[in-house]
This record gives sequence, C-alpha cells and structure tokens, in this order.
Amino acid sequence: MKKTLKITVALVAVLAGLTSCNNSEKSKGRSGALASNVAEKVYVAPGEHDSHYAFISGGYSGNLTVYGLPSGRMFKEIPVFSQFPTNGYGYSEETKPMLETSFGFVPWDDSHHPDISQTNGKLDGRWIFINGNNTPRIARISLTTFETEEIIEVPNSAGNHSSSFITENTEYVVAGTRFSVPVPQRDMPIKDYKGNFKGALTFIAVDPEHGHMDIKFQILMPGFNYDLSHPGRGKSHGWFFFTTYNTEEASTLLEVNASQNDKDFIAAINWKKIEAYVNNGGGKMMPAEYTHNLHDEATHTATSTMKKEVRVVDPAEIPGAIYLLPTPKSPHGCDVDPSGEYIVGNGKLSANLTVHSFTKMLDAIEKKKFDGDAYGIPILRFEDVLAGSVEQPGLGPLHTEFDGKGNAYTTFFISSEVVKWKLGTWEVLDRKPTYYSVGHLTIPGGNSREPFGKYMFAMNKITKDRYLPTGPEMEHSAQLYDISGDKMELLLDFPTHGEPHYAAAIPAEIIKNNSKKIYRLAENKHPRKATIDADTKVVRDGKNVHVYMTTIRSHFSPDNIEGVKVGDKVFFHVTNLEQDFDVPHGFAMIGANNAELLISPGQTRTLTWEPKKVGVWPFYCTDFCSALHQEMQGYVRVSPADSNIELSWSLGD
Ligand code: K7E
Ligand code: CUA
Repeated sequence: MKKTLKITVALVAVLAGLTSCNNSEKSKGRSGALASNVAEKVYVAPGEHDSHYAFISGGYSGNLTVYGLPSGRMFKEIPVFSQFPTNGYGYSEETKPMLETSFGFVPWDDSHHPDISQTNGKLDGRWIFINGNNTPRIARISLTTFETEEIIEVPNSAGNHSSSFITENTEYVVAGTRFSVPVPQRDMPIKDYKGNFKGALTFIAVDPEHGHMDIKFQILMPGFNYDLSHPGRGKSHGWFFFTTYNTEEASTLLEVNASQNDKDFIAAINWKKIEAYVNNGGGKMMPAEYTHNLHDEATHTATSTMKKEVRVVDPAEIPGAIYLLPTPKSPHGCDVDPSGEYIVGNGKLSANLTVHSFTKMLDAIEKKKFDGDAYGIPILRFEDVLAGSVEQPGLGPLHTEFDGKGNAYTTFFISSEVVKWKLGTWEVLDRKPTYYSVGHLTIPGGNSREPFGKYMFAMNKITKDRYLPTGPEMEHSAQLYDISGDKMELLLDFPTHGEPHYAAAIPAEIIKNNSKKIYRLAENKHPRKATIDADTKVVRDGKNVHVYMTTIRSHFSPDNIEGVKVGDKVFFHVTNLEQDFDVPHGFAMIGANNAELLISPGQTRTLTWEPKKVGVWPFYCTDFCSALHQEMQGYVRVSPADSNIELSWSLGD
C-alpha cells in the first residue's frame, strides 16, 4: 500500500515535470508545415470559401468560436454563457434572461464540448450544443442564425463536464457531473463524502422539430467523478458510456488519493431501458430548482422560467440497465468508434490504451459474468470486455477520434503527440508531434457514424514559442493535419480564443446555404418594435421612459429627445429597418452602465440607460454602416428631476 502510494507520487511528479515541454527541437526539422508545397493546401484565395466550418469551444471565455478549415481563419465568436459587449448579448433586455440561473444572474461560464445535432448518426447541421461546466448548463445554438437560442440549467450536478454529447438521432443531449455532491444539497461534513455523495447523469430530451430541451431523467450514480462520455452508435445505439475517475471517492488531495486504484470504470448506461422505465412512470419526481431560458426568434426576446422538480432514477431500481467496465487508469476521454463496436478509455496514467468491445460486453452481461458490484451496480471482468489495447503508444492519452476508414487518432498530453493506430489490430501506424501538450483533437464528423476524414486538428494547451510573444499569456494554438494519406501531415498552426477544449467540425455545404441573411421585418413580433417611422414614439410610464426607435442608413428616428429627467430609467427599443444582408447598426449611449447594442437587420434590441446627470447627451451608431455613418447620431436632453419639460421627440425639423 505504502509502495503504491510512493510510486503514484513519483509518477505524478514525473508527469508534472514532463508537461513543461521541450519540443522546440522537433519544430526545427524541415518537414510538415515547413515543406514548401504545404502552404497551397491551406490557401483559400481571396473571395473563395473554406471547405469546412469548425466550431471551437472557448473554455473559460464561456463562448464558441467559428473557424474555417483549412485556412484557420476565425469568422465569429458566438456568445453563449458569457456577456459579450461586442454585440450586447447578456446586456440587452432581450438577452439578459438567457443568463439567469437558480443562483441568479451568472454572466460567465466555462464551455468545453460542442456537439452538432445528428440524424441517423450523421451530422445534420441544425444545431450545436455546448456545456457550461461551472454553473451546470447546456446551451443550444442555431446553425441558421449562429445565435444561442436556449440554455437549460442542470440541477444536482457540479462541474458539468461529461457533457454535452448527442445521441445519433438527437433524441438526447447528455450531461454528466464531474464532481459528485450531496443530492439534494445539504449541510454535511466533507469527510463523509464516501458513500453519501452522488453523481447525476442527466438525459435532456430534444424536441425534434424545434430543438427545445427538457430534462427527461437523471440517474443518481455512485459518488465518482464522471469525466467524459459518448453515445453508442450503430449497433450500440441506445447505450451511453461515461469514463470515471476517483472511484476511490476521495475528497482531498485527489492528485494522489484519486490515483490509487489500478482501474477505474467506464459506466455503460442502457438509456433506452431507462427511458422505457421512465415512460411507464418509473423513477420519482424530486424537488429541484433550475432555469430554462429560451430565446424566441419571432419576438427577438428571451424568457427565463424556473423549473421546480426533476425526475430521478436510482440505479438499484432498475437492474440490468447499468454496468461498470474496469478501465485503467483514471481515464479521461471516452470515445466510441463509428461502428459502435469499440469503446476507447483514454487512461491518463496508463501505459497502454484500453479498447473495450461492445459485443463482448453484451455477451458477458448475458452470461452474468460479474466480478462483484459497486453500490449494487454489477462490475464486468476486464478480460471479458477487452477488445484489445494499443501497447505503449505514448504518455498521457486524453482523447481519440476516428476517420471512418478504420483508423483512430489519440492525443498524448505528456509526450505532446498525436498517434494514429488501427482499430482491430491495435498497431501504431504513425505519430506526429504537436506544439505543445495537446488536449482534444477533432476530425469533422469524427464523433458520428460517418466521419469526413480529410482533416484533423489538435488543440494544444501550451503555445510558447510558436507565435510572437504577447506577454506572459499566449492564446492557445490549434494545429491542422492532412490525414488523407497514410501518414499525417502538419499543415498549419493557428491561434484559438479562450481555451479550446473540444471542437465540432462539418463540411461547409451542410450549413452554409441555410445561414440566415436577415430577420424579416414583417415577421418581427417584438412587443415594442417600430417597423415604420410612423411607429416611433417616446412614452412615459411613471419613471420609465420607453423610446420606440428605428435605424436605417443613416439616421436614428427619433434623434432628438427632450423631457427625460434625472432618476428616470430610459429603455431604447431599437429596431433595425434594414433588410439587406450584413447591415447591422449599433447603438451606444454615453455613460450607460452596460454595453452597446448591435442590431441585426429586422431585429429589435433594448438598451437600458439611467441618466444621472443633467445635460444634453449624445448617442451614436457604433458600426460603420454607410458613408454617412459618422452622421448617425442623436441627443437626449436630461433635465433635473423636478423639471416640468414635456416629453417630446423629433427627427428633422
Ligand atoms: Cu479539456 Cu474535454 Cu474539458 Cu480533455 S477536456 S483536454
Ligand atoms: Cu448605422 Cu453606423
């Protein structure tokens, strides 16, 4: 026991030491991206389009960024869990409800794993989902508007990390807790963790037509850490797999105490069985508070609803639905190949990469070959479920993706490389260095039944000497590889924004023709819209002043407003009358304690301003929209609180 501890401490120390990488020598070799013909492979001529979209998670930015492949050009940052002054998301009255939670307004999160909706196991390009890790939430973003449409909070969860992964017909988006916690939350000693804390795995049903999310059930699992997950597909459709670590159930010094067991588990969940159980009234409703926030495209307005209960299922109630597959050692990524047969457990502290067989798992279950249980959940024998292992492929495996041609690609954080190996024979076919300390990797569609195996990109944690230095902190770096040949070929480095954990990528043609160009004014149902100049007005309601305003190149209507007083709360409801693609207007008010608005064509957005000082105060358009953009401005006269100046507004004489 003492010896194990020593070895573990030594191993952890070695791993920690190795993470400070020293790969700059490798980068000096004239190969890969340094070969002269490689630039052509990533060159997208001016005016031409990239062949793929990549949606890269923002990590601690809380957002999602949109890139083109192969150029590595960033097109957009989509605000999801974080306020975004660039367009007013989370500041405008219409979007503030998106960031409501049971803890109140939470204007930030840590977003990790985007996943694109699927139909029959293929990417359908309708929506992309992403998890908020810190204050557990799942968001749905439309891939026609590229805006966040919906966020649902996940109760009984903490560190929403084994999320957000999609079943092959987008029946569910699945979210699992990394940190186990008391369920329900209560005041109790931390040292009583073991046996008392629970890990909630949450199945959120997705409405097939509109994508609306609703928690169908939560499974209250033993108090392990549920790190990553993936759905079964093809033959294993109906199952979901979660890696666990800290099966020791330690609550302190996890770097040592959660590295004791030789094997942790992959939890295999037969969700179809649990779904049937729940449809027959199984499980029980438990009081819980969580928000459901929905942005309505017609009213351009989000609402936040507090939900009061959630259906929970105790694994003991439904024998035969959950099994544990022993997996060495503190596995991180949990990846399922396109056929659904192989389940890869990327054991961070393991010398070999473990691959389980779905067929063997079913067989062992059928023959009831169990090796004890954990809190009543049967444990299968490692040898009975093992398909094979890749022997000593590298150090510190994290994640695996697939090219659809029988090959798998695994990232190794410590040895800073991507290793290509063959499913079934487990032989290593190729390895390429990454710069440096790679986390996730992405192949377009690599997380579906039909990957598009031309490109792979690695997302690296340490950038160091790859770009011009920008002070102590560098943006993270992605590296694009051509994987169409036998050997991987490094094509390009490009910077990413925030911390890119995972990314989802898809051929551009699946999405680009559906991309919305304008919001139709005729369809605008915002209750305070103004769609023609005659609708514009200023209305006083006690201390609240509502300005119904329009914008069109190149003026606001109205642009002169008088009769506002100190102590009023002014709501600028600004409708952009433009019906041309890519002509937003901005709206900014001096001294406003929030941000600007950036209003898309046909959209209505509201900025709140509480004038504090007497004077004549300007507002202006922030987006250079026409040759007369600089003329796009106006004034609000603010009088003392006791003034009797009448409310008036005008445009022109
Ligand atoms: Cu960065 Cu998927 Cu959150 Cu691994 S996780 S690296
Ligand atoms: Cu509108 Cu500048």
